[in-house]
Formats: sequence, C-alpha cells, structure tokens
Amino acid sequence: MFDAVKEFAARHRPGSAVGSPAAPAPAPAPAPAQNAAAAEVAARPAAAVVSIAGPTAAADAKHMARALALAAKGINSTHPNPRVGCVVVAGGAVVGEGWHRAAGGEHAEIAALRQAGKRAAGATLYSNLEPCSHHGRTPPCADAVIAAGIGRAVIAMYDPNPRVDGVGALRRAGVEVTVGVGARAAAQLNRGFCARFSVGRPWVTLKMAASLDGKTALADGRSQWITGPAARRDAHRLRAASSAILTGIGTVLRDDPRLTVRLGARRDGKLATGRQPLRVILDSHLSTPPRAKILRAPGNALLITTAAEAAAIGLLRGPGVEVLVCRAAGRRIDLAQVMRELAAREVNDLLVEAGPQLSGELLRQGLVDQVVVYLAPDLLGGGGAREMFDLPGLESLDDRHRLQFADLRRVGRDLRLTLDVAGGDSAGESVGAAGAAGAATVADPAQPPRN
Ligand code: AOF
Ligand code: ZN
Repeated sequence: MFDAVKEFAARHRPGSAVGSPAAPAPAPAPAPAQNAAAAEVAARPAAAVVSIAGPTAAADAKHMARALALAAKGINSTHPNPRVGCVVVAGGAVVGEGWHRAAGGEHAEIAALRQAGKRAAGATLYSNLEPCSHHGRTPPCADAVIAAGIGRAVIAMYDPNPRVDGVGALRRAGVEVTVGVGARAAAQLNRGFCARFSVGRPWVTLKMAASLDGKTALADGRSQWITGPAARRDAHRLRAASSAILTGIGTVLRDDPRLTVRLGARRDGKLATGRQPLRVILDSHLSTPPRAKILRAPGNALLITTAAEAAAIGLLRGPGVEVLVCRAAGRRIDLAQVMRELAAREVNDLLVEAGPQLSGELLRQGLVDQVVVYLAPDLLGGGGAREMFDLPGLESLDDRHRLQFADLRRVGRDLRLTLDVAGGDSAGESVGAAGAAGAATVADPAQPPRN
C-alpha cells in the first residue's frame, strides 16, 4: 500500500509544506520531512533551533515514518475515520506502538500509550495526525497523552476535523509540540478525510480498464475482460481502500456489476471489519431493476435519482438500500450535490467505476482528483467501440484536459497508469477553470484548518 505514499512524495516538490502556523513556508529543502520540521524550528527561539537540528530531526523523521507505516495498516478499515499510527519513544528506544483499526475502536495514541505503560512519562510521542481533543465515539486522546506524562509530541499534521484542537490542549498542558514532520505523506494517506473537511467532497479516483487504443468495450457493450486477472485483483485493492464506489445506470443495465470487494484469502487484502464500500448508483429515471446485483450484494447501496416517484422508489428501497431524490442540473443529476451528499455521509475516498458519459462529465466538472487506468496491450479497433471519456470536441489544443502521470507500473500483462488531474507539478493549468475550482488538492497539510 505504501505505493500511495511514495507516489505522493514523488509528485510533490519539497518547499510547499509548512510547519507551525506562525512559520512562513521555507525555501525548498532536501526532504519533505526535514523541510516541514525546519519550518517548525523556524518559529522557535534560537536556542530551540540548536536543540532540534541534526540527530533530532533525523530521529523524528524515522519515528514518524514508522507511525505512518502503522497508520497505513488501517487503509481498508478505518473509514470514516482517518488512518492513524503512533509511536512512543523513551531514551531513543521505541516503548509503544499502536494504530487505529476501526471507527469506534481504540485510537492509535491510546494503543501506543497502553503498550508504553509507565515508560510514557517524559517520553516523545509520534503521530501522523493531531491527537483528538473531543468526545467522539471514544474519549479525547490529548487527555490520555497529558495524563501519561508525555514530554514532547511530534505530529505530522493538524486534524482537519474542526472539533479537534489537540495541539492547543497539549501546549496548554506544557507538552512541547512539533507539527509538520512527514506532513506530505500524512496528507496523502488521509487525502479523502482531508478533502471531506476542507473541500466538502470526497477524494475522487476514477478507475478504468482500456485497450491500448483507448477503448473500454466493444460497440455492443461487451467488456469482460479487457484486462487480465492481476489487474482486476489490483482494482479490488482500490475498492477495499474506498469508502464508496460510484457508478451510473448505464453500467448497471449493461454489466449488472456487484461492485463489492472480493480480495479472496490474501492476508493483506482482508477487510478487518468485513466492511464493504457503499455502492452509489446515479439513476435519474429509476431504471435500475429491483433485482440488480448492485442492490442485493452484501453491504449497503445508495441510489440517487431525480424522479420523486413513490411507487417506483418503494420497489427499490429495501434492507441496506437507500433511495435519495436529488436536484437535477439540466436533464442530469447535479453532480456537485451528489458529492456534498456523499461527504455528509462521511465518504472520504470515492472510487468511480462508470461508463464514458459519467466519467466525462465528472472530469469536465472538475470533480476528479486522480485517474487510474489499467491498460491492456491489445487493440479493440473502431466500429463504435466505446471510448474512455465522452467529452465534447475541442476547438483548440489549448483546451485539452491535461493530466499528470504520477505512477506507472506493470500489473501482470497490463500496465497501471496513475494520473493526477490537478495538484501535480503544473497545478492550476491542468484542467481548465471548472477543474481548478473543484480540485481537492490538500494544500499546506501542516497548517491548522482553523484560524
Ligand atoms: C486521534 N487518533 O487514531 C484517530 C483520530 O468517534 P471517534 O472517537 O473515533 O473520533 C473520530 C475522530 O477522531 C475523527 O473524525 C478524527 O477527527 C479523529 N481521529 N484521532 O487522535 C486516531 N483515528
Ligand atoms: Zn483520538
């Protein structure tokens, strides 16, 4: 899974992540972790600068990398909570480790402090997210950190959840706090959680399988299978890490997909909670057959329509199936409203597996953050074979949708291309006005979201 974090580090130039709120963004520095730490140091008096330089910065980066690795264990299971890992270090030795497994369960800090026991007194605590200070499903971690006598806390990023001010609580209690170590990797790991709070919509990844000539199906809609078994297995990993999967009525009628996670017995793939992502169907005219697999498969489904027809809705509703009547934008469902509804349902990471029309429309409206293409080394030819995106023709090459390659790897016989829609090296010039406006780039992860 750490691919995602590596991808993030590769895509973002050092220099734009900043440390404490009082610190200006520093000039480009050698590594993101050091860079962010340097920004934090810049806000401190000269004596503190001396004490944190050199070995301390290296140790901070090392322990934060471990906290991030622990956090990543929760990639498939923490929804709707963020992925959080925590390390407690006393006298240079790790005395406690923990990670958040599932909402309602113990937070990472609590698990690490429990393991550390009395050794937490005077120790340093590393966490990739600011400890919570509110009563959610569990009591505030900041109180536990203070009660354990932690002397210093190193935090990768502030919690975008406005209810949380753990850094303030710790500082008021006299705990020394450093914010910004590993900030970029931390923001990447929780990009969906960050997007939900900062942009008010999920992080949107659009997944497609295509032939080398960019076709996703024959003219009659047949598409099983364009890519090989390894690529299809890989795609299940994307599903497993998502809060929800979105598709359109065209795909439901053509393929009757289940859109569930089926990772088999792979140890790393098992969903710790048995959770299935929410399946979301956009169906303006309520054309989904009540027996469609997408409604009946394990887990929950949300059917979004513009047709407020009680009888038809009654046929579709059932255990685990919600029908939501949404505003229309022209003759279509208002996609921006769909995104807001999903954020309200605590969807962090949304995976779109849809046909060319919905995919094209989401891209055009700037509602896509990343595109993952599984590319088969085959040609499907013309004769009406389906394209990846249904987009209007362009007047000029200047109007093209520009994406950035973020990662490229071979999966079985196929290639997996990961592309950023905005926020790459040429952020702002990538998707035109609509795209730039809707982009969920997570800027300045180490800056507090409040003021
Ligand atoms: C932490 N450590 O490991 C996590 C945090 O309902 P609760 O009690 O689980 O609280 C959920 C909120 O707590 C979540 O929205 C986020 O702000 C924070 N998550 N905080 O200190 C953790 N998972
Ligand atoms: Zn907590």
